[in-house]
Amino acid sequence: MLSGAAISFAHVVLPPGPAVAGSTYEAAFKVGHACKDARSTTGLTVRLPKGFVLQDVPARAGWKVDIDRGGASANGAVRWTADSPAQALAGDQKSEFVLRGTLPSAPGPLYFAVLQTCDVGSADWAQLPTGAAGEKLPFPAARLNVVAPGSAPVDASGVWVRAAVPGQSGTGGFMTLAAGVPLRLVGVATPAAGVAEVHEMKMEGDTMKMRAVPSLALPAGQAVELKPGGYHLMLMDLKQPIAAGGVIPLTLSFEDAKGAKSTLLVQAPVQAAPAGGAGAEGHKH
Ligand SMILES: [Cu+2]
Repeated sequence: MLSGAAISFAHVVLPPGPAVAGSTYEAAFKVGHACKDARSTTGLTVRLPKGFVLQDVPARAGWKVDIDRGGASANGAVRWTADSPAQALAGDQKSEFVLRGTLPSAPGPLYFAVLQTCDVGSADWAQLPTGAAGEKLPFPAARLNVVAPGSAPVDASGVWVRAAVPGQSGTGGFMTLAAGVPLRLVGVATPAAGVAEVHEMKMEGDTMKMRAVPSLALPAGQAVELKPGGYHLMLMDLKQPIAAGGVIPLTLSFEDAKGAKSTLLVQAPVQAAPAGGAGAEGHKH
């Protein structure tokens, strides 16, 4: 029997991190598991969303590719089929199915519905969020966040700032960052603090020390966690009470490989501890 966690692990997803509207995007659909009760994945059909213009599909050894470029009234699709059962993707193997295309010029979430066919049965990853609070879709479509040109191609999730008692000199800010292209987090600013820095925690001998770092690398398509005990944002010379229930604006600054700068404004809820209660150890200098 599969637990809920095991089922969610089997989702067909795109790597985390956004892409820029109008740009060429390499979509790498990650398949981590065969369909329920199946031994292998034998086919994958990606329905291209409206506004996404397919460029090409790299050849895949042992698999046949069928391309339907769509038309005025129908969206296109890309279908991979294993040449033989021996070429099928075993249930315990992970793989990526890659296609390239041009993204629509309008920002916003883009959903790719993906039909996974297996030696036994199929799974249609095609559900779209309805916006209901706490919603957990069993078969969500693969999602890509498309951002406007000029904005930072990075998603921030799970953002929070630790509550500070009156008189406390500093506190920490935490989040998960996922960049769509290689980026560096090079700074943070907030009206709530006179000084805001990117910090790392490091063992020096047998003591844990923290210090400012000039930047933090964010590899493309990878989630980087800023968390208690690890990398974090350090807010010092606090200008206002940082009390649980409040919200602190944080402006994050990024630089790409060519040195182009961008910023992202996030609203960080103030909490006494991380949601979920883990990592409750203190944050002291
Ligand atoms: Cu620190």
